[in-house]
Amino acid sequence: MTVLPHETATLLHSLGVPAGQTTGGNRAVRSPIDGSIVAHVHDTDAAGAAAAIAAADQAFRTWRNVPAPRRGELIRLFGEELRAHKAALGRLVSIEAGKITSEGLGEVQEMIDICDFAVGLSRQLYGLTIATERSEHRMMETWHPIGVTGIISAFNFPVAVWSWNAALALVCGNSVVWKPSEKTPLTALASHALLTRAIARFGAVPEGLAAVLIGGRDVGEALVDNHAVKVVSATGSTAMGRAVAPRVAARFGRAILELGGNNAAIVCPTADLDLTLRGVAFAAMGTAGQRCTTLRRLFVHDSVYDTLVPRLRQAYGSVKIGNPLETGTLVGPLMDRAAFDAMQAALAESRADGGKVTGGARVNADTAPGAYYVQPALVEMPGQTATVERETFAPILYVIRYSDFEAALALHNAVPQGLSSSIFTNDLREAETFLSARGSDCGIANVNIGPSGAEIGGAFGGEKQTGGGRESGSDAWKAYMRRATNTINYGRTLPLAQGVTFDVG
Ligand code: UN1
Repeated sequence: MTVLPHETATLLHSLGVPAGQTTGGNRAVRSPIDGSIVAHVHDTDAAGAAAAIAAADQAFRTWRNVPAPRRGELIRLFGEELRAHKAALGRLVSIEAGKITSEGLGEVQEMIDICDFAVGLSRQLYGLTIATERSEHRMMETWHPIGVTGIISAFNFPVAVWSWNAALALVCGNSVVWKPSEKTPLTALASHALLTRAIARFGAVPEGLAAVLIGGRDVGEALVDNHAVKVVSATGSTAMGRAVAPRVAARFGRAILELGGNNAAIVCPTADLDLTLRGVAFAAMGTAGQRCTTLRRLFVHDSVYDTLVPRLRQAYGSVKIGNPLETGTLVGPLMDRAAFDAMQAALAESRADGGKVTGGARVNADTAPGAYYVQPALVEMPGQTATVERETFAPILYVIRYSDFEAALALHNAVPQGLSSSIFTNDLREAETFLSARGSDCGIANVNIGPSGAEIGGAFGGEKQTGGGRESGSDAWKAYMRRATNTINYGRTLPLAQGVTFDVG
């Protein structure tokens, strides 16, 4: 597999990344496919980060005056670049993040989709007109660009999550500064190169409108603490969010947090088990369990447990694990050794708690000693232990038997995270209860679909320790703008609200 560094260089070249950005730098970039070093990028130093943010702030002051539909044209051009380079960027996602081919391509498709959405949005940044209590007055809301948007993204969706934020923020009239995961800088530089091409085609874009900062925690902190960065959109662990949120709040910045998930599904007596099997398999094993929306807890009703779970065990045993670039592979590598260790620790804990583990072992250690491939693990648990309540970013599905729907629902909600959820049922009462006010407490709740793989059209994000932020579709754009309430008097008198009188002279 020593061909990866060569192929990476070829892909980066075709995507327009200057060779100097990915060679000779201080930071080695490894592919999780075989652990080989595929490039060396250069960390941005503190002065470089400050300069990029200052330039973005200047650029914002010009960009905010460009009409929104015109700003949409830039995103339309970016979408064209993404369409033209989908194969290359998708392949680079696979090499850098270890995603199977269709998921690497799917990630780029998600970027294209959000560009389309944002282009339409550029003509729909609507404000309300509101009835006023005063005669010959009009009240309305206007939405204005807010400033530099800082984006901190994670390795597992190295480019799509940035694009959700960047496409919206740019259309909303903001500038963007991106700190990608230190594990996936190449796809970031490649996406930035494509945006740079779109900017060149658009012409007349202020210098510094979009920037990438390469590096670790210190670079992220530079974004988090800079007063010019009006919105910080951060995707990653709950621990990261816990560090970011108070720092942004301390300077009265706005944070959009998309943090850990511990997503569950409830399988009810009337569930279509063929469909459930497919839904569970993709949601739990897809992306090697490394989506924030990955299915991690499965509550299965007593009456279907002994039919579904043996079939699931069989699916777990038959799934093709290995090089994500090879046709037919469904489960690629874990990101790194740390992910593998965390998985093994969680499995050991669940065994100690009485869990019955199927799978979970390392595979391909002989052919790819520098990589961490694992059999996805299905763990039948006697109950929802502390280990189950924690998010372990690996392909572990905890399965718990239930007999009472209300008890299952209570367990479903009894974790600190609140991102995504699903129910498999053909019973209207169960489905609607799950979606109701006393049902799933997550930001995403699905029926007869697993919790992962959301489309961009809906708002994406979750409650509790997931952070409360919403990104992507619906009206998530509002978080990237400031709202002004305007009251206009077109009469000749000055009636005061609430009937207050204040007559002078
Ligand atoms: C993430 O894992 O951070 O819903 C995002 C999904 C994808 C996005 C996941 N559209 O699974």
